[in-house]
Amino acid sequence: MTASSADLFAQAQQLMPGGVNSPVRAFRSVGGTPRFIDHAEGCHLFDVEGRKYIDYIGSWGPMIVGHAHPEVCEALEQTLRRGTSFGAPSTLEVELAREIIDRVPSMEMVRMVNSGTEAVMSALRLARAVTGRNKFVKFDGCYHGHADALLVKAGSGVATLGLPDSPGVTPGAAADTLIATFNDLESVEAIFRDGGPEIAAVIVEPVAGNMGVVPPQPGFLEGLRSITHEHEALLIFDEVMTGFRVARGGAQELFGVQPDITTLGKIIGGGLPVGAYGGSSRIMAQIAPMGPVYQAGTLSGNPLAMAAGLATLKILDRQAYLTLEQQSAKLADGLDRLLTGVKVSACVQRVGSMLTLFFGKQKVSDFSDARAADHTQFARFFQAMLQAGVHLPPSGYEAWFISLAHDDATIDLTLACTQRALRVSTGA
Ligand code: HOZ
Repeated sequence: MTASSADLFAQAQQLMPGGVNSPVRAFRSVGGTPRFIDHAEGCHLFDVEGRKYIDYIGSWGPMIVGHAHPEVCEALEQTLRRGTSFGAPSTLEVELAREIIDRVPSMEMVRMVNSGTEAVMSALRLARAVTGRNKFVKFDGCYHGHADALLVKAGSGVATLGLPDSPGVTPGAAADTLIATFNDLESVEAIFRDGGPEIAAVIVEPVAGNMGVVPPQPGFLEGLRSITHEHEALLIFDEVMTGFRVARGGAQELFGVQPDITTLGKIIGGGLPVGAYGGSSRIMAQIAPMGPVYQAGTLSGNPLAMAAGLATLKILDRQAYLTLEQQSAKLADGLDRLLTGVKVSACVQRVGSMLTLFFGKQKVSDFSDARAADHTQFARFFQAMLQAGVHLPPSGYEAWFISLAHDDATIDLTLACTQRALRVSTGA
């Protein structure tokens, strides 16, 4: 007999911290037992007990064309038989690099790495080397992976677990991290007024996705561009989440603002571990072996990850983004209608195919708003949705991801489940 999720979770907790390999998955903020997933197909997860869920985790972003897409599986099968890692250059790296550069004009060259964390860590080193400065500005509640200097006032799991900044990060590692408020240009200007000549870069998620989805207010990204230009600092867009998610060319295409360096991950690996960073040829020429900034990786440019990413991007043509927009708008509009119907104070914030439902707030513009949302109500709603067969991300600080596999019938079913879950969880 197959072990249940509860059995597996009990075993896992003896073997891995919290029973998981990434903290949010442990359900700490929503309670209960994480579902152990047996397999996934299209927009569905199937747990080890055979229950089927409509999936809005989407592996936290990569699964934009749906799970086990035939074209991605075919590309992986073909590649697998030719060897899984060479430690030498291969054709697929060239093809994926070309596809990325074709979509993102600010990236003239790209370096593949193995995770978003690695991409951001390397981008920051590059920005410091190019400018000869040490400090950088990040935003309260934005999450850029778990490198020491970036684990300061971070979102995602850090916010979900209500942790203060992580022990183990030395004061030295955090000293060069300056914190501004998302959507508040004055907070950025104040930091630059104080120490502009020491600041190498501003790093931002152009659409915040790790405090829940918070869109940039009109003028915010443009303002960051002009402040960084004025002070000769670099602008880094962390598009690990938004890259090829919110538009064919990412958030920088959607909002018409070009950063100096872009970090990528998630979608460009099609569900396999990957990351990338890039910028102009002038900036990227600093990276070894062209230049002196060192960064390397045994599995970087891994053929399986390249194949899955390339197959995924090939599916993501202009029509795909229209479909994603249409389905995502249908879901968001439906959620809005249901929330109005039950007279629950909440808002749905969406950019493209990523959205978050915040309870107890009419609008969320920054991390203090996100923190002030009703996370207890979210936990009740999450459990009611799970019972109804819809698997949301298990935290009110995360984005729900819609894929091309979320068709009309799936969205309608999600909304029917939402109606019931709102009634059960709010008593309305
Ligand atoms: N930190 C990511 C979500 N924003 C990944 C979480 C996970 O994979 O558990």
